[in-house]
Amino acid sequence: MLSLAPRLAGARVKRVEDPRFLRGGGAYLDDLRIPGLLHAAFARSAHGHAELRHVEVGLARAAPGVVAVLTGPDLAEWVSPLAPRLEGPGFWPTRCPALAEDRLRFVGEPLAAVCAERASQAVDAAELVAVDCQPLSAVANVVSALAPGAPLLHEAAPGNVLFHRDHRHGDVEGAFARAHLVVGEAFTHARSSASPLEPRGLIASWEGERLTVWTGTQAPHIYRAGLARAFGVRDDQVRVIVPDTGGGFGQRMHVLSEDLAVAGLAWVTGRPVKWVETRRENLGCASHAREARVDIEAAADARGALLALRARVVSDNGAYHVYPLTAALEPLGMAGIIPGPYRTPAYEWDAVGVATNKPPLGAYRGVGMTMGAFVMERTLDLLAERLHVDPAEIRRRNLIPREAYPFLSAAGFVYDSGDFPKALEMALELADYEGLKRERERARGRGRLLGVGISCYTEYTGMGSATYRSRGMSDVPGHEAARVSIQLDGAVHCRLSMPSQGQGHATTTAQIVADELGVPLESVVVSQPDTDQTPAGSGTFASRGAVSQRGAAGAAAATLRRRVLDGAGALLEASPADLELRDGRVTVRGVPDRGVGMAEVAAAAGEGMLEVTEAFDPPGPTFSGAVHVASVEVDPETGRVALHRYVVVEDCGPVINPVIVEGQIHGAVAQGIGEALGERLVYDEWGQLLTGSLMDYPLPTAADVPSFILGHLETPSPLTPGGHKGMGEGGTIGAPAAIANAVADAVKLLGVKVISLPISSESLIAGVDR
Ligand code: MCN
Ligand code: SMO
Repeated sequence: MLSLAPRLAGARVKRVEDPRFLRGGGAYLDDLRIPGLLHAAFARSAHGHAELRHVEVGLARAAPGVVAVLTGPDLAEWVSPLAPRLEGPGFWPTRCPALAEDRLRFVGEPLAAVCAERASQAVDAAELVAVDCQPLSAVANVVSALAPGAPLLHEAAPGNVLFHRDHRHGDVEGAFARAHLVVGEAFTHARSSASPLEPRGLIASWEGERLTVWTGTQAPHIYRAGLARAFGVRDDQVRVIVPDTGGGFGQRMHVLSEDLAVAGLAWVTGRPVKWVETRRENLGCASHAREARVDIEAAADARGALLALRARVVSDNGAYHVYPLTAALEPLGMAGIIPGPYRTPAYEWDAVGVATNKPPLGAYRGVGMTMGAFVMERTLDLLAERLHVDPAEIRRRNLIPREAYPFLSAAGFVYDSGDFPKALEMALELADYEGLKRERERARGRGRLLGVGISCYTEYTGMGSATYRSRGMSDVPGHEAARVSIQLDGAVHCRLSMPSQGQGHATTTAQIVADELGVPLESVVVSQPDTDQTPAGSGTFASRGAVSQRGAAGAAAATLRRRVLDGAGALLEASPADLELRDGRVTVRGVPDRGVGMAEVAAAAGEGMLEVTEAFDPPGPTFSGAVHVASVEVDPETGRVALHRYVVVEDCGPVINPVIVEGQIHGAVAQGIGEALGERLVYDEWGQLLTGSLMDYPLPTAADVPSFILGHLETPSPLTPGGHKGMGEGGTIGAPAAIANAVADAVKLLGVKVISLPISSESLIAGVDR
């Protein structure tokens, strides 16, 4: 008989980490107290593009409290630059030094690092650094970077092209030739920033030839390898300890110059050095996101069924490949996902990553897919409009039916599972789509601008080593691991190779482990990674958490369960097959009095004997997805967009924790709202940032976020243990597309095109007669 204990996985369990966080008990990087700590600050480039002749640090060195000042040439001899790699053709590498050496390539690029006894002294001294440089013409956007004769950012990247690939599937030309209708448009996306609540930072400390770094990285082992390579030491000479972390959203996946420079300061001073960036540095100098243009053409038959797609994707990558993801990240991601959850027989794309004098483009929640969904969903609405078909109907005519899975997409992905026709109907019903349309018509009659928008997207999640190998990403291993142990007091410890930045991994992992071991949730403690104690893995990105938790921690706990039963069997003189494990006790089935506790089993086994490590290589990608329906109202006076109703029907396979999944959707949609309606980093032609603070870069606030109506559909993945699929990025992927479609619907009669993210209020009322 199976155990009748209620399962924790799938239940609405409250997050175990929250009581501590809510009481202020979190320990983030800046809370750590380490004796003898020095503080770092950076002097940064004021130029978008310049030849760097000399950095004068005499005054800074003599300033009060200063212990060391480093420049590019000081570090060049013993710290290798970051050199992200991508195997295969169409890749032109860049070398990004810890501190600029002879060229400045973006405003904010670090050129000297100062450390002092107090943080304020370091900041003051950094201002005394003087720079002798010759400004060069900047290429601040893709058009000027690709112009003939444009100044080159890197010798190794002719024409300022960092990445270029193309792909063709099916008879694209034939499809366009026989199409009933072709629609085309050029869509753009502005530069944005992941903007985690806690800015980036690290503490670095050397003991002999061993480096310890405390940092809220999303990818501790990748970070460790990056630092080890830069300093020419073995991976095991670097220890990375991840404290509590206040959001990453992709930005903490990278190793950036400052990471190397701070470790360099720690080496020369022989003391631990801390650096926590300012809000301004986070916005202006850390990795950015998104900036791209996509030219798309879609061919359809008379009913609006898609025959073929053609896309040219260009991403404005900024000055360097970001480590370890490279400039392939956005263009490859965008191009691949454009066909979305639709049957598109033929597709050809061409994708380019271009070097410009701006900070490097990096990961941000929804990488590539947000723009991909925006482009595809707007294109479908254009098609619907031309054919006078309802946007819901055009989707019905194109969505991949459930029975067609596994489905080979025209971009070459195997979509493993999904039921979009059902998700669409659920979402329309939850939104009362017909009611919204009637309301829209009534409001239009009174001069109000209401609109309804739909977006459907599918999302690659839970990738493993096969995906990263096939993409040529040699610095992203792709596997994960977990170590689960039973302590002498019966408590269960779990060390997962991936950290949490707020996704609630300590809860969802504990749910899985507690179920497997038959112990209460409270007795499972899941810790943030410490590379000295945590088995090696890749990290938290690309929505791989749920899949890996089940795969690694679930497997380790299952093996441990067998060992516990064996151990208890010996103590109870019973066959393990006759035992059951529940509430932290092993009892002989049917004889509840004959039992032993976990602690006794652990004591009998001996210290450390009940410890299991399992590695897991996700077999994915597994494709999850959602349907979003948004209704909006545009103020004809101000162009302000208000969100009225917001519906998401999400399918990430079996949900481990609905509270967490819903929270992920809320947060991700909030970020998508910011992306759709406000966030825009503006640069002038010299590469100067004009929107350098959160006064000019409007992150969404609670006032911008409506309440949500959520529905879940669970189409399990046939690939992953438990059928789980990832979803942490999904809200951000679906929201801009749905909002853009709703806004376009609202302003349709004004003749305004909605082709750029974010959608500016000015653009909406440009044509309004007042
Ligand atoms: N989950 C679940 N059942 C499922 C799928 C997921 O209960 N079927 C749970 C997971 O157990 C996990 C959470 O939902 O607790 C998100 O899972 P998943 O989609 O696997 O994503 P990851 O855990 O890999 O998290 C990464 C993802 C990414 S790539 C970005 S970017 C992002 C995001 O998560 N950054 C975040 N959500 C974030 N949330 C917070 N608070 N902070 C960030 O930096
Ligand atoms: S942008 Mo998420 O870290 O893949």
